[in-house]
Order: sequence, then C-alpha cells, then structure tokens
Amino acid sequence: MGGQVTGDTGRIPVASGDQVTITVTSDATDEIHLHGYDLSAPVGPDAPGTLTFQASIPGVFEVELEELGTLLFTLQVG
Ligand SMILES: [Cu+2]
Repeated sequence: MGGQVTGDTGRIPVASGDQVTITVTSDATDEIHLHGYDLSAPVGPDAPGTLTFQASIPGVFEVELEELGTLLFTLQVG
C-alpha cells in the first residue's frame, strides 16, 4: 500500500506437507512470485492475488512483488 509492505512480514513458518494459501492485496498492479516453488499470480487494486499449494519443498523462500522487486515476506517450510 503506497509502496509500503504491511501485514505479515518477516519469516512465516509452515510445516512440510501443509496446504498453504497466500493472499496478497495491493494498490498497485503487479505479480506475486513465490521463489523456489516458482509460483506466481496477478494482483492489483481490483482483486487480491492468491497462491494455493502444498508445501512439499523444505527451505526458506522469498515471496515478492515481481515487478517492483519488493520482498513481502519469506516462507519457511519444514
Ligand atoms: Cu520473483
């Protein structure tokens, strides 16, 4: 929002094998990108972006707004 990241930031832990849903809202049109899993979804003022997946790859992965190159948070699996 206004170029700032709000809400859950930092490192978010989930258990390996969990079903995970990431929802991002943004006042700018961009794309959510989860590194490692290489999943992406569009996000913008009209609709939130959502990624749903099984956390099958252990590790620490960045979730960013791809166009802006803005780090939203890191996902810790395992
Ligand atoms: Cu990326």
